[in-house]
Formats: sequence, C-alpha cells, structure tokens
Amino acid sequence: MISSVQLQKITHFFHILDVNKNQVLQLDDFRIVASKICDAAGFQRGSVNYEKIIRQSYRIFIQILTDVEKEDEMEIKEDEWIRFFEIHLNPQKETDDTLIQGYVNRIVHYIFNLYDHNLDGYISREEYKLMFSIYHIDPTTSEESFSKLDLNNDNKISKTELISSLTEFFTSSDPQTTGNWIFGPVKFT
Ligand SMILES: [Ca+2]
Ligand SMILES: [Ca+2]
Ligand SMILES: [Ca+2]
Repeated sequence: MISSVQLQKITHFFHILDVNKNQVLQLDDFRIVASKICDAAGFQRGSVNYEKIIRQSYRIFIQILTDVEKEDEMEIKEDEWIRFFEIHLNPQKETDDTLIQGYVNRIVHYIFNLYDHNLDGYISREEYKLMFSIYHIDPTTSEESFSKLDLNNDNKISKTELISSLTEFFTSSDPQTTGNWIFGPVKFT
C-alpha cells in the first residue's frame, strides 16, 4: 500500500493535470495547456514553435496513456491513475522501481520542454510562475514553492533539482518534505 500522504499528492497531481476539471484526463486537457503556453510565449497558431509545443504536450499525454495502459480508451479516470501509482510505488520487483524513476525523468524532461522558454536549461522564477498560472495553481504560492525546489539557492531550478523533488513527491510519506511543493502546496489531512 502507498501512504495517505502519497495518495493525497497523487490525487492532487491528477487534479492539476485535469485542467478542464471534468474529472478525466483526456487529450483536451493537454491541448488547453499547450495552447495557453503558446499564448503566453506569443507563438502564432501554425508557426513552428506553436506546432512544437502542441506536439510535445500531446506526446506527454500519449506517454501517460501508455504507462497506465489506457491507449485504447484515450482517457484516464482518477481511480485508474491511483491504481497505476499504487502498483509502481510499491515495487514487488526491481523493474517496477526502475519504471517509476523512468517516469520521473520523463515528466521532468517534459516540464523543461514546455516551460524552459529561454532554453537555458533551467526553470526561472518567471517560467515556474507561468506553470502555476497554466495549471490554475494558487499564484501566491509560487514563490514559496520555487524556493523549496531551488535546493542550492542559485535562483533557478536545474533538471537535477527537479528530478530530486519529483522523486520525493512520488515516493516520500513525509508531509513536510520540500519535494511535496512541486505543484503547489498540498493540504494534507
Ligand atoms: Ca479533463
Ligand atoms: Ca529557462
Ligand atoms: Ca538551483
């Protein structure tokens, strides 16, 4: 079993990704995100950059569908999402453990593809703030969250820092750990 703290984080993550709040993850959620990113960056519909962001966002969704083995139905419900993490965060064998690390690396890769707009290999405060605004995360919490993820305090989030925080987000049962803050504060009960 996964802990109640883990369960609450995984549920929080589901609701963050469900941007149109219809309780199901579908292609539409990822299309909305891509289109908002393009608007924020000023990419015109049909331009190379616009198409690139749309493609990357779709690819994330397809990859998630593949991980959860829901390619046929093209949608994921909350209980299916939770079941996926229950299996893979509770490794019975070595390969399950590797799968979650691969999953973490992929999500971090995608976050950088979508939000590292100046392509300097880091997520700045502004880039992180944009991510909060696109996923409807309380914007007043983005500064505090950023500081918790910026482990070496150099005012930018590196890939290594994000991988470490996201690994904590999925695997830690400590409600106080900094990695819990990656998608804003989770109100643990
Ligand atoms: Ca949805
Ligand atoms: Ca950047
Ligand atoms: Ca840093």
